[in-house]
Amino acid sequence: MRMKFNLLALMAVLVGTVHAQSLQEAYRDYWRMGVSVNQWEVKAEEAVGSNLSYSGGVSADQTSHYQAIAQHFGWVVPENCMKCEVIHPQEGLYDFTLGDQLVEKALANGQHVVGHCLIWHSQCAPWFFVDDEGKQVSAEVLKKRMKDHIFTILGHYKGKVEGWDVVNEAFNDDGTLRRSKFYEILGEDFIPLAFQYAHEADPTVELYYNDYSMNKAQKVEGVVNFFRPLIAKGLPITAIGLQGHLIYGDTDYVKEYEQTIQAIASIGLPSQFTELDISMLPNPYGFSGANVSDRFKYSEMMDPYRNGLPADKQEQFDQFWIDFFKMLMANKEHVLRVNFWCLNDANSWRNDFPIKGRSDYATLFDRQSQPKPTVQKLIQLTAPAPVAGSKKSRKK
Ligand code: 9MR
Repeated sequence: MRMKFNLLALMAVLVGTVHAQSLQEAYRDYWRMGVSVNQWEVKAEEAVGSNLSYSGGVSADQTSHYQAIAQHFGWVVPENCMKCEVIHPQEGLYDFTLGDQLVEKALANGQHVVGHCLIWHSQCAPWFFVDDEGKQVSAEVLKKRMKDHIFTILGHYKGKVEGWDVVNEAFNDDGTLRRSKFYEILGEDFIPLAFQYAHEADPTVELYYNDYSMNKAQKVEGVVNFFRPLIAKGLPITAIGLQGHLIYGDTDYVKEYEQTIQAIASIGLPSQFTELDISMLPNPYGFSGANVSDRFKYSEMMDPYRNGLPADKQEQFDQFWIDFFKMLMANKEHVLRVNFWCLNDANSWRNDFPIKGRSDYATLFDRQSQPKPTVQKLIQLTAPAPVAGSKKSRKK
């Protein structure tokens, strides 16, 4: 039966009627195709002793949805389970349970893993910055804690996790450095230090800087100007991650991100889209960005598609991704990875951000993990043009 199917598939490819069967196959020659994965898609387990709650996630067994993840994506990123508050909740206490389950599942499915994320002001366990008496630690103590954290995690995942978001969200949208605890205690040096520690811990692993709102020229300029001299001095950095949490109709993302890719290429680095999603819901007060502490009040007016996304909106969604992918394809030599944030609409953090409890449609797969029409349209974008003279290409 299976052989018969394979034979049919082969014949279809030979006569040119079928192109790739999945996103990863269609874009194999373009970039790494990835998605974030949550713990319920992996093994449906809570972290040992975890009392943490996450936005968007459905806390029920969704292990059957992993099939779509394995089919369409060659790269996966843990949505939450490798963040500091989960993996290193107390000094010297590491909990790799969920991270290990994810890595095991990904490797068993022939996928690659990117770790997210080592140094981030948010979701950082509170002990990191204070001593036993609750007083802020010195620069030396913080450096030691960062080094232990990075060495232990990279050591644990050596040979299994191929790249890491080393520093996450260190810049404000105006291009200045965020006044985080890391910055307050160590100044801007905390960024090159984190990269240096990660490189020392595992020189074979790829290292990334990752941030949101990277379509905003001022922010991109701040990031590029910060990294340029460091790269000249030999900073071990592989790529800049552009998260890409978008809001439909907000701005001309296609044009802006193309400019960003080119600005980053000018410092000799590729870009990677690390957390793509697009909210289809009304945008409160012209809000933009992905700062997890920003929230607005719920109202039904702001949640208009509780019974499903209207067909015209779905068309707009499809067209947006087609235009975005065409731009990426034109810049493919500067694009390392294209990674979506959450497989399906049910799990997307966008249902809870920046207003809690809405029904959003921000991902490529519906609430049952069935591909939206978008997926086939994106696959078709890379299909070879029909051969001249063939039935399809002839003018009527
Ligand atoms: O999608 C994640 C959500 O489930 C968590 O509640 C939240 C806080 O940990 O983080 C979300 O993921 C964020 C990512 O780690 C960093 N960039 C912004 C993402 C969306 O908030």
